[in-house]
Amino acid sequence: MIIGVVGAPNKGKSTFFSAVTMVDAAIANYPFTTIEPNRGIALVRSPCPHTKIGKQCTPKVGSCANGTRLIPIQFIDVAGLVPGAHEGRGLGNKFLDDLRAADAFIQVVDASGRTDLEGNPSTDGDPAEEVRFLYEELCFWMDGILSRNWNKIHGKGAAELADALTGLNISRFEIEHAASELSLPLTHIDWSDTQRLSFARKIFAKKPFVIVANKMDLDGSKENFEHMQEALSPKKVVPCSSAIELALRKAAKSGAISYLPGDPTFQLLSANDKQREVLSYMAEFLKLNNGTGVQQAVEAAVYGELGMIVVYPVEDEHHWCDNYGNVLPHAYLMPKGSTAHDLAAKVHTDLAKNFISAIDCKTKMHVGKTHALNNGDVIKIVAGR
Ligand SMILES: Nc1nc2c(ncn2[C@@H]2O[C@H](COP(=O)(O)OP(=O)(O)OP(=O)(O)O)[C@@H](O)[C@H]2O)c(=O)[nH]1
Ligand SMILES: [Mg+2]
Repeated sequence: MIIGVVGAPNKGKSTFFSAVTMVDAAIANYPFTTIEPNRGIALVRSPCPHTKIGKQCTPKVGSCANGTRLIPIQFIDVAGLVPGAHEGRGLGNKFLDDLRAADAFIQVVDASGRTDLEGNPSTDGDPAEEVRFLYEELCFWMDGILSRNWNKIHGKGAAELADALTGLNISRFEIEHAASELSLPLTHIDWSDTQRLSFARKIFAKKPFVIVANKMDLDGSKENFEHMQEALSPKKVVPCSSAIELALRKAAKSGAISYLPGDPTFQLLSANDKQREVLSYMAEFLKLNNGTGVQQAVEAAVYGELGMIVVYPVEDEHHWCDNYGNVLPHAYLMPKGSTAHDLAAKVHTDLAKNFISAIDCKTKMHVGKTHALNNGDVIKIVAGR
């Protein structure tokens, strides 16, 4: 799964990205610090079922801390987008092609209002406007992809349209739904430019999207955040401070504190006096805001917008381990509604081909191919040879 970090320049995208991945990306207080994309791995939390069998798990990927499983997902941070990017302003929008495979987007907005839409210093930046223009630019980007492929789509049908959009994680169902809502025919496609753009808008409106009100540690952000919530309702906005999250994760890495991302507190370990002063300010922020909001934003994308559940495949239904004794070695993120057969296919194509049944290891009940999985399920797939 890939999450793309997007936004106007100088809003804190790379700070957010660095905080969640601990990749050392360039961060600076001017626009277009990032030009080439940054890629890294972040972790999402899920209660680990190992606590139910009283055995410590042995994850093959990710890790487990204090009964919380940490599951990896991919992140990509790109350059800033400015109004008119589709006409070549700023760095244009061609670089967004790096985001074609993104399953969800997180838009980082400067809630302090101290930067304008171009990322330059300002005293009255409107964070809600950042969200509106970015949506438009993303739609123009998708429209551009369609336009570049129009010779393969024009006069053809849904299959050719879907082909042009395959890399964008857009299903045939989404295409048909959007076209039908706009009464656009999907046979002998002969849409006008305006109709094509409306189609891109309709599709993009349904893309999993989380809006992050960043820089909440600065004065004036609270008022702007409230204004954003009102202006963008019913869309939820997640308040956060990427700068504080990054500082806390670095302090934890250096051994100065013990901190689990997402927690509203941390413990001091070996901080010096200077560090203690800064850390006490951060502790106050965490207390007032119930955490930095960064981990919450990532999980709002994965569990909220993308509707993922976590499922644990095992080979031994009694000891919840694989054939080598590794307890709960894998934790898979799967879309809500996934079946036992979908899980088999994810583990191995042969398991799906030779699927006989699945065992819900918590109840020891046998279930069939179409059984819908639940969050936290531990499942053994029974397959023939
Ligand atoms: N106070 C505060 N400053 C922040 C926060 N997040 C980022 N910044 C600062 O904002 C400036 C821009 O941060 P970047 O992460 O480089 O922003 P960006 O959106 O990646 O910028 P471009 O790559 O130029 O588009 C830097 O000076 C950061 O230190 C935050 O949560 N609070
Ligand atoms: Mg950047």
